[in-house]
Amino acid sequence: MNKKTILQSAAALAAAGFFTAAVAGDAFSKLDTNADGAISSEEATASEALYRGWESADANQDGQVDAAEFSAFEASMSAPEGK
Ligand SMILES: [Ca+2]
Ligand SMILES: [Ca+2]
Repeated sequence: MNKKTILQSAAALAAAGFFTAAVAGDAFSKLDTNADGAISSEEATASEALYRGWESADANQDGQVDAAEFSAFEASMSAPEGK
């Protein structure tokens, strides 16, 4: 499994406006408790990993982590370098 390729694919899909919560998977919909399509900082407290990595997860710093950002964050969490 090539993680770099996955990240690039995710970025390409996000850029195409093609990314949905369904792609990001169960974890996203569980954390997005009000189902508005983004995880707020309050919703993020349910996930220790997301809460701790909030600043890097919210890549565009709008105070919400959307499906694309969450997917990228999950990928970075599972990457060996972890950065
Ligand atoms: Ca939400
Ligand atoms: Ca964001």
